[in-house]
Amino acid sequence: MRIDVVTIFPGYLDPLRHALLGKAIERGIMTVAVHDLRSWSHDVHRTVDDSPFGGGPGMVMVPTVWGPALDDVAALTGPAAESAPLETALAHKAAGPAVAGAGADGDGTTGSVTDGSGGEGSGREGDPGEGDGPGDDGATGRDDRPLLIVPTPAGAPFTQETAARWSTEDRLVFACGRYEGIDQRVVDDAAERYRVEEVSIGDYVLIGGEVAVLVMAEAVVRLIPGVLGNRASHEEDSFQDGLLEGPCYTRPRVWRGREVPDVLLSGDHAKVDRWRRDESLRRTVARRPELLDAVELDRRDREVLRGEGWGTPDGA
Ligand code: 6GU
Repeated sequence: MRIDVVTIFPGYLDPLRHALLGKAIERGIMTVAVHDLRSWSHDVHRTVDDSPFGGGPGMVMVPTVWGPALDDVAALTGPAAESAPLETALAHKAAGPAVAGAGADGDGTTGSVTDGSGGEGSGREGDPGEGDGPGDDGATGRDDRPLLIVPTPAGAPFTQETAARWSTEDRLVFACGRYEGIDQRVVDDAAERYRVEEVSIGDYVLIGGEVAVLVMAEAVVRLIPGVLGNRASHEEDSFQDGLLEGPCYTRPRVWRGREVPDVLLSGDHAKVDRWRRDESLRRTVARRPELLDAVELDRRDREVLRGEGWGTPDGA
């Protein structure tokens, strides 16, 4: 998978090089490039915003900068061909061949290395569109336009289901807005070259989309096969079965006088599974009762939930 991020604060995305993401880059599973939107500005002040039509507070990011930026990132032309992919922050680098231009010289720099990868000077002809519809490649019938993700508090909710869907994409492009937002025509026009999704990570307002991109990239990348060490470990995640995950414990068996629940030491796997299910149900009814509407509950589940006051006038 290749991830491109367009932002006026490239440094904000540096965490993408660390931990899980860094490991994915190291293994050649991921390529990540961050592009400074100001590379596409037209004036000495490198302006990217202007006051809103219709009045009101704040500033709106201008289409005359965002439009060409997204054209170039789609085709990996112009300034977009010049941003070297991020290198992993991990100490032991072993960049595979899938990481275009990253780490080949192993000097650990993240600066403005220009290897020309992806920049064949093909102008905007990188566009798909030889098939019947926009992005239809004619052979597979699949829409091969990259996915453009625009983080905004006005977007559709980003969920685990969204993360799973995006984890099978070849290319994700994130367009980070700041100020009051991006001129809507940018998003409408981008649909010519991209499949576009406007998404929100929750019901609160951030200053810009950068942190939301870190959140979403982490949720997506950990679902790509080979990124997490333990393949089974996301099958038991909160949300994977529609319930919140219950508590977990490790050694020592007694710590500050607090004991690990006996059942976990019993060696009885069926009993352990049932206990974990019960704890998931209890936690879910207490914290996120609305999630239960979408969960298939058997008789025993209902019994446990009733024990928590579920289904009574005062309960959930
Ligand atoms: Cl995705 N972006 C911004 N700027 N604020 C948000 C958000 C995204 N999700 C919740 N608040």
